[in-house]
Amino acid sequence: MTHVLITGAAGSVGRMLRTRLAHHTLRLLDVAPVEDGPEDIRTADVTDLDALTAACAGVDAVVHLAGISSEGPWADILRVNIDGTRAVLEAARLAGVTRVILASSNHAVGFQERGDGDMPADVEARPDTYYGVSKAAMEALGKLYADRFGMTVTALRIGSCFPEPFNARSLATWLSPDDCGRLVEATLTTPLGGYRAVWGVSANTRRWWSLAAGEEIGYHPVDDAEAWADKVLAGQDEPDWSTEPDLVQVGGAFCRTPLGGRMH
Ligand code: 15L
Repeated sequence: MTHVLITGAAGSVGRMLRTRLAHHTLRLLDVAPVEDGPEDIRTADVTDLDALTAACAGVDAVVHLAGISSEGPWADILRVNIDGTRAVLEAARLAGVTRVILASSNHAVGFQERGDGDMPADVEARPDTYYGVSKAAMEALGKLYADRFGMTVTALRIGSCFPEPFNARSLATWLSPDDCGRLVEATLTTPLGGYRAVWGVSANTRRWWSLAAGEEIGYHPVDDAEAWADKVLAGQDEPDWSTEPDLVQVGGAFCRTPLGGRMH
């Protein structure tokens, strides 16, 4: 039985993982209310090092999801996403937790050309927003703690983690809730140490990104967004995948969103 701390447990990915990781002993942390349950529930801000260190006590792994999940003002992104990630890694180190899973994003590399199913998971950072910069910083912090302190840190470059794909881009970038559970389970059990990045994506027919790094740690996705293609593309022509602005770069519309703008 693994003891796992999930930060950002009240968010959408946190709620998906809560049920899918229920065979572990879970401690759930968020600044927002977490629905009551049998787990150990903690309320804290992700920059509160003392509260995080206490929350890390006795756990085997931390799954760090807390943060602003799309573009926002720089001061907010800096505090919550970058300071917050530093605090989580430092708290894990202080508490002797050696395994941390970081919820990074495709937007860390949003200005990369999208790839054709073969883009490696460690492709160089090319952030598309301040949000993307925070995910690149998250990954750099993960490398720092892996290299300096020997921690096992996996950065999940998550595509679009929603119940269903909802537009043409997400037919390529979708990570199903069940595959998200499979991916995190692999990160919790892999014997491989050190830092690595893996794509958080399902086995989509139109996938842009390679599954190789995920397969190395035992992530074998099952779902394919193609099952929703008819519904998603109903009433429209097949998009031109080589010219449609949202389909040529990894980050899609984020590459054109105003910096610092609120998207949600
Ligand atoms: C993300 O990183 C966001 O958190 C999510 O809301 C989606 O926008 C996703 O990327 C995506 O690229 O579809």
